[in-house]
Amino acid sequence: KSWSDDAAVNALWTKLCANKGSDVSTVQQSFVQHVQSTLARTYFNIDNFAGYQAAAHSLITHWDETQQHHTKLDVKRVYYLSLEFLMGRSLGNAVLNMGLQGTFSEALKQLGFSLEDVIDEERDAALGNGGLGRLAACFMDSLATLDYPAWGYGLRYTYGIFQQKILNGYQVEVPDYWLSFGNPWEVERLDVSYSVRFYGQVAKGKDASGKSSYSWHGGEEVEAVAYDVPIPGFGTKSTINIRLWSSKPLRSCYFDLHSFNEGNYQKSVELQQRAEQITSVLYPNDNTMAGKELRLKQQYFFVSATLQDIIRRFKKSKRAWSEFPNQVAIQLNDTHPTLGIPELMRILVDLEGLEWDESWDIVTKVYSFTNHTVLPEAMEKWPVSMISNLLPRHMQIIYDINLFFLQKVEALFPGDRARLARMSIIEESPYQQVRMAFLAVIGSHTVNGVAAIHSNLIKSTIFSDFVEFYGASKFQNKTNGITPRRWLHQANPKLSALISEKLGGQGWLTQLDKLEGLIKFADDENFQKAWMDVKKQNKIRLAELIRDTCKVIINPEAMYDVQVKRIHEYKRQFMNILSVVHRYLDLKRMSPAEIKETVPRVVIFGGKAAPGYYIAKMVIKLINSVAEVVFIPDYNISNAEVIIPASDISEHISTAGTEASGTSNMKFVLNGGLIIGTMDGANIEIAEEIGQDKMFIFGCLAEQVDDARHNQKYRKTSMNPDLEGVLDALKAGRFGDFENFAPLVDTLTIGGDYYLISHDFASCTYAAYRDKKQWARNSIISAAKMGKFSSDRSIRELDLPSHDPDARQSRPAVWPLPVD
Ligand code: 475
Repeated sequence: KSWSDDAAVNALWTKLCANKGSDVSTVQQSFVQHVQSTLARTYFNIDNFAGYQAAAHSLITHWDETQQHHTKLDVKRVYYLSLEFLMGRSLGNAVLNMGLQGTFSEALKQLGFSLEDVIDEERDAALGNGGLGRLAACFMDSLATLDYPAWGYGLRYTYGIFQQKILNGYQVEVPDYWLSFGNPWEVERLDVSYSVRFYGQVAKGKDASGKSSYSWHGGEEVEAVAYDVPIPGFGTKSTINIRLWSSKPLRSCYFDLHSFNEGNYQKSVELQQRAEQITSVLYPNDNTMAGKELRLKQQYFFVSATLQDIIRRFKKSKRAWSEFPNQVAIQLNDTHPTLGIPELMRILVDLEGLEWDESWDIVTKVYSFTNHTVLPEAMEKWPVSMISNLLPRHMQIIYDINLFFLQKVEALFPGDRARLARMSIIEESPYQQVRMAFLAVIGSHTVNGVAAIHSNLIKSTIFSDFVEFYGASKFQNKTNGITPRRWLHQANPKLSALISEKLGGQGWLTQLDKLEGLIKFADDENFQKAWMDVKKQNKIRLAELIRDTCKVIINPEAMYDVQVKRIHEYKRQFMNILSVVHRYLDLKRMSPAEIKETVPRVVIFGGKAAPGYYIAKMVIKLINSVAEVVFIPDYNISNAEVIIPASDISEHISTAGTEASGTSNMKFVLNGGLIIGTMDGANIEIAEEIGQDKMFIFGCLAEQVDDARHNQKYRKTSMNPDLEGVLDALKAGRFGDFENFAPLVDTLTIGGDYYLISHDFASCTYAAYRDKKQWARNSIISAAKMGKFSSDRSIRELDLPSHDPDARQSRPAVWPLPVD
């Protein structure tokens, strides 16, 4: 009998939970209590950091107090599996989502704190690289806000994405030991842990009925321990969880006693360290694949623990396995969790004794797969030899999946051997590798790209054979979105307030289409002024950040031209900085009268390069070597929240066909910034929504890229003369020793200019700012038409288990006891 069946206990519980309002004094009581008992400090000597900790803890208490405990919701759940969650800070977001902004600021103010200062004490949770990880975070906000019965699953890395320092113009990486001062937002669940095996052998035997059976044993085992991170929805009681796994040694082998007794203390803790190493660090690659065994270990550790947890929850309902797909949907965030496919097959066939075909039917009903890139260097392929050694049974299962799949291909296209080779999960040459994207496609019932152009591209390129085989309907588009709660309401409080005032409420925060109500004010001079005033204040806020971090004073009257994103050749920060040099050389040639006519412009860069990405690091050095440019170090979620609302224009200038979607483009426009961009990724759909006349569009189109590359490579086109002039200036040493940049410049010449910088150079440089009224109008209308790009829309489009429409009123919150 569980305690919740006990009427007396229930009544007492309800009584204890009652009378806990969300008023100022309740918050203060909770705050003081946490200062005293959780932090063990006296109220009279606490600093802002302790204030932050106490505020965070009292919010979690608040969840506990204001939300009823769970009842079992017997609904299908959606599991979002992602190796990355780029969350940023939580305090400000939690307070806003829970509608406690006013209460908390007042409560803290009376106690001598400012909510902003306290918020500023929090370190970013940066367990992701860039777009893919931030999308996962936005999706969690939408899933909670829309009351989906959803769980996020990920890894609790001890070190998040490195912190970037700039020394002498070069990037230097500093480890991000983000947990060093604790993390009030996680709850360690020592009661939720599973063991995970690596290496070992597969034994073949026979089961009772004489059928072949396989068992995997030996090797080494580690423990996965759960840490739960609550995600409060906006304007709802729903609070969902992200469950992050941390690797620990198995309880039984914490300590190698034998070595210890021999006096080898070092060796006695080796096993422990080896286990903990698995979740110690996030791989810092964005849009590239790291072929390291430890990364493969992370992936398997992740899916093994996650599936054990999902299956434990499923088994509680005592349903037949055939019902598993009615209870469970799993969304794979890129190929990183694809080992979940053979792992679920192993569990069903080897451990649960189901037939192969029945198991495969279940697996393909459960999984869906999102692809985030077409860049060849990002496609995950693992050597067969590595998987065979680390996960011997999974390798056998992958071979079987492949065999049965190729038999079907053969049946449909008899004798087409080239096709079989193209579609095989196993790539044969130059050595055997497992193509994870193919495994993900074959094991899922739907596959989606992240913007219209990208979804079409994957159908016509990497997955074209699969479209022919399965039919087109399996391949869908779900254009990315962003959460307006963090990216407007939280990051740009002044604009949010102005919009709410004009629209008469905050309804637009959950129905972003309502922003269209602003269009009728686009020509209203007072509104234009108020709109641009907010922009101005945000520009001053950014100028202060730049003053503090870069020791550079910038002019808030100038146009702010921003490019902040991971540094990558395909994103063409190189082209942007070359165009800065071009404009600088132009200015040098101009008369004072002509210069007076130009619009002063501050060009702002930010972004990390993968530590092993030589050319990208050289781009950072070049940017820092060109005067009149600001490089903000350590671009992350928290400074993005200051940078994005302050931009006049931002650069989204990838070579057409390379940026799957981009999501910061959406954030900039939503905050009233205009875009300089190519017809790539979601820029195309933004143009469709807001009108191409409100963007500065330039460059090669995706369908022209092949020809342009061909012409470039075979020198049928010569280099753009303006670009030539810029390179001459670099070679002349006008921005420091040319040797610093020679290999970078070589990519344009002997490298064949794969990213078409010369081709697109002519048109990429100028954007006007003279007609301020026109600018304000374009800015207002653009933001007003961004409704489509809410991640709420993306989530609704994903074919996830339908949510309970009454949840906003009736569903008890799942915090702090997740519904399991
Ligand atoms: C796209 N990351 C953006 C964004 O859909 C898109 C790949 C391999 C290993 C580690 N990280 C990655 C990505 O591929 C990635 O971040 N892709 C990005 O996903 C969300 O908006 O265009 O580049």
